Amino acid sequence: MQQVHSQQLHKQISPFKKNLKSSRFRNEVFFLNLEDGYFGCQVNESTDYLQLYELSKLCDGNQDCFLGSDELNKELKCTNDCDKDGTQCINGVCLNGVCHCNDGWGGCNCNVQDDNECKYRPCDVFAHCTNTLGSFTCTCFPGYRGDGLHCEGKLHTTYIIYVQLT
Ligand SMILES: [Ca+2]
Ligand SMILES: [Ca+2]
Repeated sequence: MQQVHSQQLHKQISPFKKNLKSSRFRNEVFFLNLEDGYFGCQVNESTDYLQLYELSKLCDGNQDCFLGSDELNKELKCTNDCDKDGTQCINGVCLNGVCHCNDGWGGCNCNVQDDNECKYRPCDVFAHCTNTLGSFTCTCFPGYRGDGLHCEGKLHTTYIIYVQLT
């Protein structure tokens, strides 16, 4: 996957850094985006650029990040119990018993190919996009009305006109 400038990802990095506080790798920049199916980290001393990887590179036994944050099985809560229904979590990573899919995969155990349409920002700017198997849904933010593709704020149609009499 591609490289990104770390400043663009500041918002995503901050919350996860907190979780890794107790880790001995606390100085490595590392973030996880489960919703979009990837993680990112340093690949050398530089924190300016981060390499993005698909989720299945977590806890796979190969150190992809500079200081190995992607292999911190305990901190990441990597588990092997995602095969309860008989299928394995292959195109993703099993975290705390839930299979999280790589970008491009969906279904209970990430065994169905699915395009994440939300990547292309199909919804209104005032709507939240949820990726679903074979499709996606758009929901207007609270306080906005519409089908999600077009959302409108509530209109205030009361006008008060003050006329000053002299
Ligand atoms: Ca790895
Ligand atoms: Ca989809």
